[in-house]
Amino acid sequence: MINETFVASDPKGAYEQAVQKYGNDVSLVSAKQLKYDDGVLRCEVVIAVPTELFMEKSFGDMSMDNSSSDEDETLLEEIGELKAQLEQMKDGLLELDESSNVESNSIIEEVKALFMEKGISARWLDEMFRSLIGTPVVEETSLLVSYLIEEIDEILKVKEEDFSTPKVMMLVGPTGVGKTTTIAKLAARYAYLLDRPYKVVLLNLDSYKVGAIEQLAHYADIMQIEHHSVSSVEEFKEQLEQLVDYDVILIDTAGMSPYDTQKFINTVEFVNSDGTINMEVQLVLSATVKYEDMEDIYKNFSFLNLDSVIISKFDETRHFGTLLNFMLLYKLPMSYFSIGQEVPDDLLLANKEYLLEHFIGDIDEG
Ligand SMILES: Nc1nc2c(ncn2[C@@H]2O[C@H](COP(=O)(O)OP(=O)(O)OP(=O)(O)O)[C@@H](O)[C@H]2O)c(=O)[nH]1
Ligand SMILES: [Mg+2]
Repeated sequence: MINETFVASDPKGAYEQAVQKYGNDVSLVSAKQLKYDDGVLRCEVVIAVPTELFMEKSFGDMSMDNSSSDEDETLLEEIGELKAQLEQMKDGLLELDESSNVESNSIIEEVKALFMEKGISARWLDEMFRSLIGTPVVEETSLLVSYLIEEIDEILKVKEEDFSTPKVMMLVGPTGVGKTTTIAKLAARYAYLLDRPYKVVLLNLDSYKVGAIEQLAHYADIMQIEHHSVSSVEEFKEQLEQLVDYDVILIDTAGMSPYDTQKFINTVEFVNSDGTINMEVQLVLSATVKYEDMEDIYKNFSFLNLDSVIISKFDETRHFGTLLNFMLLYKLPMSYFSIGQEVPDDLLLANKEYLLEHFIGDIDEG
């Protein structure tokens, strides 16, 4: 007979392993419970198996000399023990694996909750985590946070300022987001604050709105920049013909009634069909945008073939996750940040580090 040890979390499990291997033709020698080095309690059940059966089940149908010597017996016993030890090690490794899985799952959950609380969507996070499961990144909270920040950094795009061709730039966006104020800042920047002065003209496409023209005209007068108001595509065409030698035409807009929408589409289509002018439609999006509104905003304006995003009211919040989520989802480049009400000072070229630093500050507080 040969003694073989089976290990499981309880005696029943260990004995069942023996029966599964050898059938009922085994006899129980001993059963004991031990605390292993890894601190887990396990049961060792030793059973006695007829030598021939042991050889057959352990090494296949090898013929066996019935008159095996004592040496062979000892060797076989040692093999039995080795096998038992291997089983134990396998068991231990499996449990270790399971416990590290449990740990990395809890790290993922923790980081997911943190990023979601800051406005990043579960959808984007889950997509990231899917490719990370089983990697060392999910074994440490700080590593996982850094990884996600790097991913965000990689996805964010910045649109460089470019004056190589005449520019027609239309700002669109929800009411009160800061379109007119930003137009005024951009006009001042292009006309006075760069390495050379560009010839700038302001156009207003929102003439129906009481006070809209006055607001833009007021800025235009202060800065001594030419200003016109247009209410149809025909007028717009006429204006463009007269404004051929301008470097930059900035178009302010407002409202999103069906009438305005059509006016925007026609204007953009007209300019694009010209082929010589580089028309940029920039969406002005407030840093304070609510998660629930983001999708509607994108739906309302994306038909205009958005070129980039200007982020306004940067100074009004310390939470940039929702905004980042918008950028991650729609992958539009960022062009400028408006960081206050002051014209022309409170305008920055879009800058990933600046945005991420604010986001990380917010995460750290969390
Ligand atoms: N704090 C802060 N206020 C801003 C910023 N940009 C604009 N504002 C203010 O937001 C308000 C609305 O700005 P407007 O430029 O008139 O916004 P708009 O998008 O043109 O609004 P409508 O034409 O009505 O759609 C004004 O009081 C601005 O001074 C900014 O970056 N930070
Ligand atoms: Mg306005």
